[in-house]
Amino acid sequence: MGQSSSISAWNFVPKKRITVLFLGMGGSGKTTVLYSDFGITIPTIGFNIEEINYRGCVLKIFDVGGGDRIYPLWVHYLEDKPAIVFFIDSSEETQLAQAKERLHMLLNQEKAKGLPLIIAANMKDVDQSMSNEIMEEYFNLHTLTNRKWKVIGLSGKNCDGVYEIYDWVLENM
Ligand SMILES: Nc1nc2c(ncn2[C@@H]2O[C@H](COP(=O)(O)OP(=O)(O)OP(=O)(O)O)[C@@H](O)[C@H]2O)c(=O)[nH]1
Ligand SMILES: [Mg+2]
Repeated sequence: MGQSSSISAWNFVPKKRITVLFLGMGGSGKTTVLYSDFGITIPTIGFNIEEINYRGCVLKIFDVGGGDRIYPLWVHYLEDKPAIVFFIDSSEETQLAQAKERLHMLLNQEKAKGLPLIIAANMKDVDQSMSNEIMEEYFNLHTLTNRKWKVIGLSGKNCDGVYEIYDWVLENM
């Protein structure tokens, strides 16, 4: 029994291998979504990395901390030409201006040219969360003509919307 399952693991040839980069402000929910583990988390110092087998493909996910000391390092994770998933706490208006500045700083990098972008509007379970339309307008997404983009609302708390992110990545990479 053990032998047959290891043989099938050896035989697994993914249709695609895709790198996905989780970025965004500290506390926006990246690590919660990566590990589907709602509760008390600690801020990520550095990064986490996981490989997920999904719909016959392998998604290699980097979850990079969003703290003030770490975000200048985000650009170093663009080498593999990842899909960028930029997390926003959609219930917290006070973080938006800084999130916008950091997002556009990233997108203006030469290495980010053309990479697909998801705005992951997290915390949708919170009453005062903002709509996807507000996110689209606030982050001026309609001005991004040289890349595919989408706003996906989700809740790391109850896992709603997480697979929509992975599906979009597979369709657009
Ligand atoms: N209500 C609610 N809370 C969430 C949700 N997602 C994450 N949280 C909580 O938000 C807090 C921060 O989540 P993290 O996953 O650590 O955030 P992060 O983006 O990884 O933060 P850094 O590692 O500092 O960049 C935790 O207490 C989570 O339980 C959500 O969808 N809804
Ligand atoms: Mg984290």
